[in-house]
Amino acid sequence: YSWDDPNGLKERIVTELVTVRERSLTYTDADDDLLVRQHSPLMSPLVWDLAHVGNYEELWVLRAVGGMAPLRPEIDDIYDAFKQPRRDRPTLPLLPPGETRRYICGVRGRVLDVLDGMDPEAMHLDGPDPLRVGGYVFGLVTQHEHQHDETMLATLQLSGHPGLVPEGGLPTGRSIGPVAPEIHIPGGIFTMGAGAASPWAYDNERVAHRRHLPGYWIDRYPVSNRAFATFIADGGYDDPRWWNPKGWEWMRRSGVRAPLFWARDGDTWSRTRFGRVEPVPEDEPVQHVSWYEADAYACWVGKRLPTEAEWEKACGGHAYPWGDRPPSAGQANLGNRAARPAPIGAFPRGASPYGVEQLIGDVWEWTDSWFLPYPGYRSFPYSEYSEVFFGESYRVLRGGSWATHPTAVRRTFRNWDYPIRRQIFAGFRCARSED
Ligand code: AVJ
Ligand code: FE
Repeated sequence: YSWDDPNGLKERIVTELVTVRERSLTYTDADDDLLVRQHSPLMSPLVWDLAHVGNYEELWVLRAVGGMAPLRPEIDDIYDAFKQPRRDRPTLPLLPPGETRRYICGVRGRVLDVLDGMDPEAMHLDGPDPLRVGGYVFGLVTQHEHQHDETMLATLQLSGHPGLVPEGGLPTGRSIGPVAPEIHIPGGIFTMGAGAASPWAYDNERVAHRRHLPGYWIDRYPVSNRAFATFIADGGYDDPRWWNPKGWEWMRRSGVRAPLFWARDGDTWSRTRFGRVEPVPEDEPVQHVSWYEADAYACWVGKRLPTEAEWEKACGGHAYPWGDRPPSAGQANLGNRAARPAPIGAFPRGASPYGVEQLIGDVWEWTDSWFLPYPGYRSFPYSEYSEVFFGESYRVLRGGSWATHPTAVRRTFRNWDYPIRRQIFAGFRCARSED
């Protein structure tokens, strides 16, 4: 299909909607008790996420575009993420799991009717209504649901629930030794942000603009568990020299001394992954570290975290490091193939033109940048997606994780979280300025 062929585009949208819904139903195919319980004050009950994605679809596709009246006006407040802090969600009068599935299924049927009836002319890239252009509103709800699916995986990992590790395989890694090689990126101007080639990009990725960066070095691979364990063994958590003062204070007060889900096992480390204890795989990218831990590690090796501009430039100029074609299984580990990151060096075919690897998939990568708007930013279609989070509270993460669906990540995609958060599937790589 092409973005300007509305019939091909409609078919693709149907496939996207079916795929994401299968995914959500798989992650919530569990006893009611697991779905209604709160597994962490940081997370919603799974049944809240499920109803919320349906309610969001109702708001944007059925009401904003389809002009329909609310199906159940009394539930809007319950599933409004801004009215209901996560820690309070279990106390709300939530729809029970069965009723939730019926509600979201009823919404979805009408969504397909709206798609079917949409004037193909309105979907052309030069159409007048930005919610219809390129089927934007369907891209919005699909990516939103995939993002909540990743959040549900984080909730399931916190719960210790064992049943949801898929059987899929991953490529093996390449031996690279404990010190990751670095790649030099020459200084100069590059284009940052999403342009016409990404009609489903979010408001915060827009608009494409020119930026100059001085030359820098960036690690070819994400930091491995082996490398991170060396930092711990070297007393990294006991030396304030490496730590941002706020991070030091947080770390000492919280008692954090290793990535989340790690435990000491003699002189090695084990980790709990979806309820099962296993040795920490040395060659996997480290995950479940906060921004503060990533920043401290980078400082300890004499480097720093890349800025998000440095991260994005290292991808080259296409939608993905390898070009504009969607991710294949040999290029990146996305979409929960095996409930884990692939080993370091597993995706030489996913390298960027500069030779930087594993930028997409495996682990979200913390960057040094605060979540701020690009020049000329305009909120679309609502300010509570991005704009209310801009400022010096959230750090940007890039590249997606093993739990991110291919439709919800690209070179320009921006994620963000508080610098103390560790339940997300986040790791990092290091960078340094030219001498
Ligand atoms: C982009 C992952 C930070 O989960 O808070 C979901 C995505 N926005 N519903 C989040 C989102 C609204 C968002 N992150
Ligand atoms: Fe949401």
